[in-house]
Amino acid sequence: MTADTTAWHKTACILCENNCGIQIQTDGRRFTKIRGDKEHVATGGYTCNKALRLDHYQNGGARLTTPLRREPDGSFTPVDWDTAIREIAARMKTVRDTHGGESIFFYGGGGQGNHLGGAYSGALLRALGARYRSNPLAQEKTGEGFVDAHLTGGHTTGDFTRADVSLFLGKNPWQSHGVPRARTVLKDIAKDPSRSMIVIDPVRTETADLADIHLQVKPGTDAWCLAALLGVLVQEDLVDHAFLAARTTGAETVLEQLRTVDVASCAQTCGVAEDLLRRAARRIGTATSVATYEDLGVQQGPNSTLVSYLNKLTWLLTGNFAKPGAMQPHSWIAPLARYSTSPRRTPVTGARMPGGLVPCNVIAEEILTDHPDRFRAMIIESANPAHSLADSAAFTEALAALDLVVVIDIALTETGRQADYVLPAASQFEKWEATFFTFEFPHNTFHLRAPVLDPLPGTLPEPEIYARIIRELNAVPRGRLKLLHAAARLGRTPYKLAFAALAAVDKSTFGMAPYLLYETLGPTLADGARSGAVLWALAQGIAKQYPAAMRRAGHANADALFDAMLNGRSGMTFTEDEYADAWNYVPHPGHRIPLPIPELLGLLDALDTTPAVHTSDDFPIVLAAGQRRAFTANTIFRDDTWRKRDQQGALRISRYDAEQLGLLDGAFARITTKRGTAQATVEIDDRLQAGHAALPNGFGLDLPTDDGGTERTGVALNTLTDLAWRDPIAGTPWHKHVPARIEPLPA
Ligand SMILES: Nc1nc2c(c(=O)[nH]1)N[C@H]1C(S)=C(S)[C@@H](COP(=O)(O)OP(=O)(O)OC[C@H]3O[C@@H](n4cnc5c(=O)[nH]c(N)nc54)[C@H](O)[C@@H]3O)O[C@H]1N2
Ligand SMILES: Nc1nc2c(c(=O)[nH]1)N[C@H]1C(S)=C(S)[C@@H](COP(=O)(O)OP(=O)(O)OC[C@H]3O[C@@H](n4cnc5c(=O)[nH]c(N)nc54)[C@H](O)[C@@H]3O)O[C@H]1N2
Ligand code: SF4
Ligand SMILES: [Mo]
Repeated sequence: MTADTTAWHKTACILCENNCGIQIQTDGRRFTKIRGDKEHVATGGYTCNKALRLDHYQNGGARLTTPLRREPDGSFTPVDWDTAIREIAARMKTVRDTHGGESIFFYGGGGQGNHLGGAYSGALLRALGARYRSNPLAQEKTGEGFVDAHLTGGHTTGDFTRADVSLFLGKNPWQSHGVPRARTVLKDIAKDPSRSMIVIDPVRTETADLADIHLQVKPGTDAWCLAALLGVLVQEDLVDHAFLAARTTGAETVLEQLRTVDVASCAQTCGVAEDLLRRAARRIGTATSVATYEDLGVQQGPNSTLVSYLNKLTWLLTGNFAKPGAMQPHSWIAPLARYSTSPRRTPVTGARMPGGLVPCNVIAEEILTDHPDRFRAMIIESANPAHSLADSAAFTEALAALDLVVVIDIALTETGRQADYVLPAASQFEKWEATFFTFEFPHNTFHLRAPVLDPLPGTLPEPEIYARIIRELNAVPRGRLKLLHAAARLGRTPYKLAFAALAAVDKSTFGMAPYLLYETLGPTLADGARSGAVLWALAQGIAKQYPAAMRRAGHANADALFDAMLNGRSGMTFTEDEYADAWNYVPHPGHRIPLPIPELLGLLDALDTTPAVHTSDDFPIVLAAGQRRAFTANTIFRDDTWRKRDQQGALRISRYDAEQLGLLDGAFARITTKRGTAQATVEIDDRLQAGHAALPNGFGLDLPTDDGGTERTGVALNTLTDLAWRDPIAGTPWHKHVPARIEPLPA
């Protein structure tokens, strides 16, 4: 875009949900220098070690530059875009006309750095009559979402910059972030003698090193640990009665049950000294504010939905909602999930769909059946489920059973290799992009990124790909587009009126809005920001839902907000809340939080008889299949050379187990689970307790070699995992708790 190699281009890191603002210098298509953007509204110049390696995303892997079509003999043929779009639209129509639009299933729509393209997928689904979708949230966050729907009615985040007590539960923010500017925030807490950090993790993580209290549970026993903490809070009367009376309903039901918790026995089950548990509970119960973060260590482990509930009770019973340093609700640019206390069910297995998403672990079961309502086609965008979902073999078999699989990605991935068509997308630095990870309170921010480079020839941004398919489907009468085109030329107000008039005569206008906006408003936007058109609708939504907070953030109306979104190269604040507003986010009667969730209280009641140990003589080790490390980043880099350390993706085991198994540092080991086997290099890690081992996520990609083959480094984790090993409520996998056997292998 510019030949000036000293110009700094503002954008953001795409490797985790924090999307730190960065600046990049380029030379041709290479990224020569990367640094934090000090002006960024959310991250102020912060980055971790990984952002500096982003050239390996942009230039490291083998990019796709033409659509590919699978031939009857299984090989791929490059085809031109017109052919690909024409054939895909025709085959989608056939599936729809034969089996109904609801048999077309959508997966993905964005990763850690790109949600703007996915915002256009809804219009395609609407045009096809498709009703089911899913994404990676349905293999981690949907249990939490189910609990949130019942309690606060929506997502909450912790205010860790101010919390008196910060609790990290199965979360290692030192490595995985999630908390903006995590390392700075963690160090600040550790330095401040008046504030405390509590970490619940079987591993003595880098975060635990900074903690005041580390509850080093046995893997998979968090439900007992939290039950004990809650038992102490209630039995020692450390709950906030005024808050419970004024702001919640049903508290007595919950308190009554927690009065009966046997703290000593729970302490025994989770392997933490009762004294230490009591000390942690007292610190929480007497804190001026408490913020918690639960993540994969519990969300992908046994009793995950129950654990989410118990986590939320720790801060609710102590009145830690909607005040500084506590848990906060927040506005959204676009909600990432639908919150419902009685979610829809899937068509074949009848699984609950918390968040409106098909649980990832049932997808294969929804396909591999002769049930008439099975899925027949899949559109997969910005995700690599053949690698990232449990039981890769089952998922691959499921893909093969479909009539049509279309994958939209920048590279030929493990999933793309199973597709009928692969469509090459422009990279996240070659197009307008944004994420909807807008989780902050009271200042909530959004960042629309401008392209750093032109699209690689042959690639297209996702909004254009969706638009081309919708055009080919003839889904919108030409007259409507003409009307909106004419209105867009006249200005924003006529456009808004024309849009409202269309919506009044035809409700489907809302569902098709992303496409309509892309076609008509999009071309009028400056600097080729056509993909930003959908933000116009989102701005209208914000103006309607959070008018006061929007005005406090300095935007007089939806149009002003839209312009601020388009122009904020270092991000922008779209809402500024006040603490009193927080209660308006609670959608329940009287804005009160209903505390009892009978189904989960039932599981709590049954803990006495619930197994806490899932290992056996055959599989005696608990394997955490997917540890976040300094050099892992899901499968976003398709280039193993980006890693400065841990290039092989070591199997970390405790010294005790290494000695028992006769394994030395650097030796080879075989890992066997109920589902598969793999090999890895051993690293003895004193942070791990006996009986616990960990493999990193993001390894085991099949990367192309010069001779036309592929090569794999490290373990493709989901060759080891099992579909059935999942939460009974949310269907989320228990990847952090895979029973395994580890054996020495000759080098
Ligand atoms: N470096 C890096 N950062 C990332 C990513 C990445 O690939 N690499 N991926 C991003 C994504 S998609 C996500 S979802 C987040 C995930 O972020 P995290 O959830 O923080 O990551 P994990 O390392 O999977 O698990 C967190 C912790 O859970 C602990 N754990 C394991 N078993 C148990 C248990 O039984 N109980 C408890 N209490 N803890 C347990 C582990 O020891 C680990 O320290 O990270 C994001 N950030
Ligand atoms: N066993 C085990 N499995 C796990 C986990 C674990 O801990 N253990 N972690 C799970 C978690 S929390 C998550 S979030 C998932 C992540 O797994 P996935 O949801 O599969 O996501 P990513 O690995 O982030 O892959 C993103 C894909 O997007 C592509 N991509 C990058 N940029 C673009 C773009 O601009 N456009 C398009 N169209 N594509 C692009 C990349 O090439 C890649 O194929 O993995 C899950 N799987
Ligand atoms: S914390 Fe690190 S990985 Fe996450 S967005 Fe910031 S720089 Fe990227
Ligand atoms: Mo994730």
